[in-house]
Amino acid sequence: MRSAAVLVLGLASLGLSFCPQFASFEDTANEKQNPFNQLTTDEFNEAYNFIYDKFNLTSLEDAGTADNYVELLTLKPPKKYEALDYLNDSGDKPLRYAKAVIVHGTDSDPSIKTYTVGPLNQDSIDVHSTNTPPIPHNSRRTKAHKDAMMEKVFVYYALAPISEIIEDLLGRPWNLEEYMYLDERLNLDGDKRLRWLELAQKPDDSAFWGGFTGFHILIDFSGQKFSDWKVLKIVYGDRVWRGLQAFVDDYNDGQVANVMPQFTENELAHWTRRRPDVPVRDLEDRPAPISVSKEGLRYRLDDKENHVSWLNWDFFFAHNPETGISIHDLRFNDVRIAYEISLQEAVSHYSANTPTNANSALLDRGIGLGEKLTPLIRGYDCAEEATYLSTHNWNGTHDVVTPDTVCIFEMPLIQPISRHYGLNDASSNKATKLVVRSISTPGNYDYMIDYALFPDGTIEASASASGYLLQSHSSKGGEEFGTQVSDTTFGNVHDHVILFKFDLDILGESNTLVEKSIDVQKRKFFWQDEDEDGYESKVIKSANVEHEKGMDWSNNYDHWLLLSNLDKKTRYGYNPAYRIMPSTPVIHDTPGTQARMQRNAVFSREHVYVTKYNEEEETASSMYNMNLPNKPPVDFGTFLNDESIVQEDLVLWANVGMHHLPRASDVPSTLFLETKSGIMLSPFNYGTEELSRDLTNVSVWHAIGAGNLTAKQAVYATIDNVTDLIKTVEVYNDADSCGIEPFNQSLLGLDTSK
Ligand SMILES: *[C@@H]1O[C@H](CO)[C@@H](O)[C@H](O)[C@H]1NC(C)=O
Ligand SMILES: *[C@@H]1O[C@H](CO)[C@@H](O)[C@H](O)[C@H]1NC(C)=O
Ligand SMILES: *[C@@H]1O[C@H](CO)[C@@H](O)[C@H](O)[C@H]1NC(C)=O
Ligand SMILES: *[C@@H]1O[C@H](CO)[C@@H](O)[C@H](O)[C@H]1NC(C)=O
Ligand SMILES: *[C@@H]1O[C@H](CO)[C@@H](O)[C@H](O)[C@H]1NC(C)=O
Ligand SMILES: *[C@@H]1O[C@H](CO)[C@@H](O)[C@H](O)[C@H]1NC(C)=O
Ligand SMILES: *[C@@H]1O[C@H](CO)[C@@H](O)[C@H](O)[C@H]1NC(C)=O
Ligand SMILES: [Cu+2]
Repeated sequence: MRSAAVLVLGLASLGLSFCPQFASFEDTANEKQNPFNQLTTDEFNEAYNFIYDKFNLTSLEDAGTADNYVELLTLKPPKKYEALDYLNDSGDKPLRYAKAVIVHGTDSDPSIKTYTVGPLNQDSIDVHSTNTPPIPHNSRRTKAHKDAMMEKVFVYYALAPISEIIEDLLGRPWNLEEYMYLDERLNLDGDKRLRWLELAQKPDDSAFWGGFTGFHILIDFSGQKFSDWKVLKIVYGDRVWRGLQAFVDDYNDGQVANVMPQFTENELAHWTRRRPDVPVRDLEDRPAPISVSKEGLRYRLDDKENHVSWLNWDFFFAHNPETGISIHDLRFNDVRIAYEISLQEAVSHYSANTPTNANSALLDRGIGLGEKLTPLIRGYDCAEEATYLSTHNWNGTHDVVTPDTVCIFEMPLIQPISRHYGLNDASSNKATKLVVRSISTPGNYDYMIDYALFPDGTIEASASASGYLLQSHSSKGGEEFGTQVSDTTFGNVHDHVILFKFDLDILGESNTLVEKSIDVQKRKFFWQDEDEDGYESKVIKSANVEHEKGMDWSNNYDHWLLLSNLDKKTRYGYNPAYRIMPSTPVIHDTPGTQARMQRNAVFSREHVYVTKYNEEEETASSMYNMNLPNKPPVDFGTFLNDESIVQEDLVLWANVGMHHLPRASDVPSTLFLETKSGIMLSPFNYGTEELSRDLTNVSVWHAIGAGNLTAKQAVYATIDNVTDLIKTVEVYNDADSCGIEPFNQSLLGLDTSK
């Protein structure tokens, strides 16, 4: 993220009361460098050149199944305590290392291994193996170009002999221009490379998502050569054939009827389009309202170090190809709240009675969750005055920049953050938030990932999904698993489970997760009479979470999870804490549907987890977890090994997401509106008062004279002014004027003789 662009629109006066003038951010060089920034072009080149010779690499463009190539090159994040030494002022900037994932196709037992390369920019550079176990070659992603090409060629030639049958059944002869295919893997531990393909018509790359034909092929791609590969099954209608020959024989015997209607090309090309055929809504020809910071943006940005400060908040952000944008060293009023907040994984887990969707348990990190940040569409995806930044990825030979993949903006909530309107005073306090946004489009869905900061110390991480439903051709009995969303397709029911990591440090690294909850107890109080019944009371229970574990949010939200520092106390004797809670409904994966969600997705089974920080447990998933349900390179289950976690450095992992029951209004696009799901972290006895009280853009009124806000003095002022202005409200006995008899003190029965 090195180049920043600022939109400056100098519109000539149009005779309106104001014309939008988008200001530029305050460009400020941060005193510290960003230890989490992606490798620079020089660093990428240094690491790549070093391993290139060492491992007999072939460039990704030339590599095939029997070559060695780099499939991922990225920053290896610094060790937390080395980074803290630097960020806390005393230490040097941590040395820079690269993480390299290398496919060893030339080995007799080919596999994929993970290495650390570095230190970079120093006199000596070396490469070391890591503890990540070797990944079976059969579980590789199809990244090498000749590998992808071989796969297409195989599918092409495998189906060529039945091209006419395909034409008879699906309307068009078999070729790679007319059809695409979606594939889902069947194997659980990498000993095979089995993949179900469903043919889809392809009028264009988007409409394809609705073009599924119901023609499925199971192919065994195990091994490195064409001669190792074979077609195992064909599924069409409600029938299965084991091998091509059985299918061809049945067809020639007149046993295969055209039973599945297909979209016409024209219908298909239009299902993704807007509707130009209906009139514009009343007044919709006027531009929608926008927000503008009239006197300049209120954040400072160092666009080289990716450091932002805004209203007493400051933080670094970074991009990596595995998980996208992350936030680091997040401080409020100069005090660190979080060491890291980052996306970890996005799961879409389907159910269906068709082979591809029945096997769809997508862990999008394997499809490019962080790699496929798409350019944000200016004026639409972010606020009008947003600052856009680019990110860059190693594409196998080069450092390649994608522009406008991150945006930063401050936006009004169009509601006060606090308000009260009383007899003697009224106040309203402006609320805005600062947002860091990116949108990842690893396939059919677009995940909008927002990190938002609020002026009171609250943080929110959220994800919402739009894009095209993954559909499957209407199948007999399909209604049980989905909803018909077009003449020929179903949208199948699925879960979106999206995991975030929250490495918070509340006033230091030693913290404790405290669970407070409401317990109902019957209590009788000393001020009650003997024969009076007691009270069914809400009693606050509090307990430390002693060991690493996963938890679900309580049904009625009567539990509070507080990341607290037991070594510190506020004036009232409480341990300063941040509360973690859902800001919208969240889910975990539907229990009992775990066929392809085994050790690879243990993190998706509960709402929230707490673990002790461990350098080896930097992330909850990997690019290969999707392909290895039983033997994933990262098994989150091993993070939960019962370690004691009282006053330790803790990490919270929390899922957001939704159960997606598709319906007509998902077509053509699922709406961001109702798919938003987030986690909120907010101060809980973190101080002794609400922490946005120092904001000055407040409308405060105080009555001149008691109880009469009509006679008001309006102030836009600091707390000091306001305090000065508060008038003593006189209590007076003015009942006479209301026609009520005056109050007689002697009614109180007090003995006034003493
Ligand atoms: C990587 O980027 C370079 C430079 O833009 C380009 O020439 C090359 O084809 C790309 N390689 C791949 C595998 O896309
Ligand atoms: C290097 O890899 C190529 C295949 O990419 C292979 O043909 C060659 O034998 C390998 N060389 C060595 C020294 O291993
Ligand atoms: C970093 O600074 C914080 C706040 O002063 C302190 O609590 C923490 O122990 C320091 N950590 C390290 C590793 O120096
Ligand atoms: C505070 O908000 C009011 C109402 O929007 C606005 O008129 C005023 O200019 C603001 N003042 C400052 C200092 O931002
Ligand atoms: C409140 O103040 C207004 C303006 O000064 C005045 O007209 C009105 O009589 C006052 N009302 C009361 C109940 O004092
Ligand atoms: C608030 O205080 C400032 C600084 O003392 C002063 O300039 C300003 O006039 C005060 N505003 C009001 C409404 O009293
Ligand atoms: C108040 O009540 C007492 C006792 O009933 C009575 O003696 C006295 O006159 C009353 N005072 C007034 C002002 O009414
Ligand atoms: Cu969905």
